[in-house]
Amino acid sequence: MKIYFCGSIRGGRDDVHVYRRIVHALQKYGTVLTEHVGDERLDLQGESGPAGVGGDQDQDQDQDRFIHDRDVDWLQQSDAVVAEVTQPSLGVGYELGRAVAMETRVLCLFRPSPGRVLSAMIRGAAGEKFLVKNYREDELDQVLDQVLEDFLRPPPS
Ligand code: 6IA
Repeated sequence: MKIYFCGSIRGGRDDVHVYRRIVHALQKYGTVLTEHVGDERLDLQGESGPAGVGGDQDQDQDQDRFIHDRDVDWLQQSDAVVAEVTQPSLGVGYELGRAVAMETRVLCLFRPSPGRVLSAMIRGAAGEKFLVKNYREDELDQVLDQVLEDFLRPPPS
């Protein structure tokens, strides 16, 4: 099974330690095409310096197009998409919209906290192929055990 994991990059890396744990749990079920999202070494700037800030804008644009096209290609290949949506990210929202259009199954994981409310465009998309699960960080391992088992294990034939 190919799994596409979404987590914030330029939206902010505060939750990267959570992404790493989720990627690790997902790897029990298949190949995670985007395991770099859970890599602490991938920061907001990447290898080329801050995009558009004093750097070569054409080069930034080329690099971003490469990332976009490769990620959309991986999304197309994926059997399931899992997203950690607590840290708002334009890229993650875009990926989720593309996944819905491709009719790929989606699981969104969200940690509610005071002052943080999930976008209506994510919570309101919930349905048969789009699950939204609230969790607390201290219960992440149990939640992953239960939810991923239901979401990713193929039904017996
Ligand atoms: O808007 P964001 O950057 O927060 O979007 C994050 C989402 O977009 C993730 O789920 C990734 O799948 C995808 N994405 C964004 N940037 C990258 C990237 N390199 N490599 C792979 N996927 C990405 C960014 C490096 C850059 C900072 C130079």
